[in-house]
Amino acid sequence: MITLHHIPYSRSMRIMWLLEEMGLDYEVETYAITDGSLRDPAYLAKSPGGRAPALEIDGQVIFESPAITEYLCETRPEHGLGRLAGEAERIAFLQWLSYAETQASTIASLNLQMVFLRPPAKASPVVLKLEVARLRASVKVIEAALDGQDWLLPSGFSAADTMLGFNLFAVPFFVDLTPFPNVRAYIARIQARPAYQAVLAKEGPQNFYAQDFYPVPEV
Ligand SMILES: N[C@@H](CCC(=O)N[C@@H](CS)C(=O)NCC(=O)O)C(=O)O
Repeated sequence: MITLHHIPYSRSMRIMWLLEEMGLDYEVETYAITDGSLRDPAYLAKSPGGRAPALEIDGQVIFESPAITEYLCETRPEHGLGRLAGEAERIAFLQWLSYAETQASTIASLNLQMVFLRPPAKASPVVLKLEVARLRASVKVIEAALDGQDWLLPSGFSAADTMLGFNLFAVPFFVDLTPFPNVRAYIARIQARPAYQAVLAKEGPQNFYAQDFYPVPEV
C-alpha cells in the first residue's frame, strides 16, 4: 500500500494530485503545521526535517515533492506523466520540477508573513513588497511558457504541471492575475481535470487563507 503523509492544501497536494492522475490506490495520514504532529519522533524517522509530503512506497519512504514526483514517474512510466532520461523534453521537465520549488519558497515566505504572523509580531512592508514582486516575476515566466500551449511542456500534460500547477492555488491570494491571461486559462484547465477535482473533494474547503486577497501594506 502507498501511504501519503499529508498536510491539507500544502505541497503534499502535488503528490495526492499525481497519485490521482495515475489512478493509484493510496492511504493518507494527515498532519497539521501547528499541532506538533510533524515533530513526532515516529514522523521524523520518515521525514527528518518534519515536513510534508513524505511518501511510503515500494518498501521505502521518500520526502521532498520533486523527488517523489520523479520517482513516481520513473517507476510508473506507463502513465506517461514523466519525461524520462533520453526523451526530448527531459531537461525542460526537470527544470519545471525545480522551478516549482523556487516559486513555492516565495509563497511560503508570504504565507508565513501574511497568514501565520500574529500581533504583536509584524511583517516588514518592505520585505513583503519585495516578495510579492518576486512572486509576480515568477508568474511572468509561466505566462511566457504557456504562450501557444495548454500545459508547461509542448507535448501535453505532465507531472511538471502537478508540481507547478499546485502553486497556482496560492498565487492569486498575493498577485493579481488580471495581466496574465495564459495563467488564468491554465488554472481553469487545471480545475477542469477530474483528478484535481478528486483532490479538492478529499481536501474539503480550504481554511488556511481567511481573505480572498492579501494586499501589501503601504511602506
Ligand atoms: N521542498 C519540500 C518542502 C516541504 C515543505 O516545506 N512542506 C511544508 C508544507 S507546504 C511543511 O511541511 N511545513 C511544515 C513546517 O514548516 O513546519 C518539498 O517540496 O517537499
